Amino acid sequence: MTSILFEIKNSIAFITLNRPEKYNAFNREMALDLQEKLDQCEKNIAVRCVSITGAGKAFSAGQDLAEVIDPNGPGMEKILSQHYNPIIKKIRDLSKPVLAAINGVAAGAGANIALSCDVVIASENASFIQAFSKIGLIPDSGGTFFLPRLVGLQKASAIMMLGDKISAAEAERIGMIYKFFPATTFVSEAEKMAVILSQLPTRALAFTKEALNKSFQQNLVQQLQTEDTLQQRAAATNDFKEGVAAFIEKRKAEFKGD
Ligand code: LHQ
Repeated sequence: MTSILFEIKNSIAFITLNRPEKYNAFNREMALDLQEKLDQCEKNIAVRCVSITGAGKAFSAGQDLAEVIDPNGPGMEKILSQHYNPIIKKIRDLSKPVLAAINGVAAGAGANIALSCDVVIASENASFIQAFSKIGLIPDSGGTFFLPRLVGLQKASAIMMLGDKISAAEAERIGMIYKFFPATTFVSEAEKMAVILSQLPTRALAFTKEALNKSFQQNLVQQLQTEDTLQQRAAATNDFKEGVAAFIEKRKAEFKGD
């Protein structure tokens, strides 16, 4: 059984973490395969949105803990540098929107991979657990970067230190995720959201993401300069021409992602 399912349909790349009996916990094979699929999404110009979800009950329980103690496993020194750090970098650098469709529990690195995505939606059955403190580790996979920026330092500190299970409703309330949906409609809502994202002006979304990535490191003057540079590039796209023409002609814009 392949640990990542991958399908491209109508400009959307659907990635499914697929070790359901292990709650989609990451082993080396799955981590490397996810990286390879993210690379394919970047290279393939037909892909205009990437959607990541989990097979079965969970989104992902993070690192496969059996692999950590396996003498033939990758070893602690490789797990971040070769597995999770490249995944987070690839998601942040991907020039297309990445939707995380959180179908169930997201724990440890599974939670923080979710939080690195551009739009995070969840089923009401989903939950988020910074499980690291329970096993004597620190939050990784970008968690210490994204969570305080999403929910503020106080909430992030408590959530990470206590390792509480945060429900989807609470995650939405505190700004950890965008929205949650009833379990019965979640799959169709997630697909609708992916379709919407895939039909937006893809290059403008990529420039938006680039500006947001930089906003974490720059001061206001630098950020205004970044916006200026990227806006010139957005204004040079066909989708900008189409957007303005559609507005003037009082019709719905048909963006092509170029
Ligand atoms: C699992 C796992 C799992 C293996 C559920 N591994 N099998 C970075 C640096 C280096 C090393 C370590 O890791 C990291 C990054 C990290 O991600 S650290 C955090 C690792 N993750 C965790 O500590 C979470 C561990 N899992 C849990 O706490 C629970 O399973 C949760 C709360 C996710 C779900 O609880 P339940 O709904 O009660 O399900 P369960 O515990 O019964 O799990 C279902 C099955 O999945 C079970 O298998 P079994 O054969 O007994 O039915 C679990 O063993 C398996 N599973 N998580 N991480």
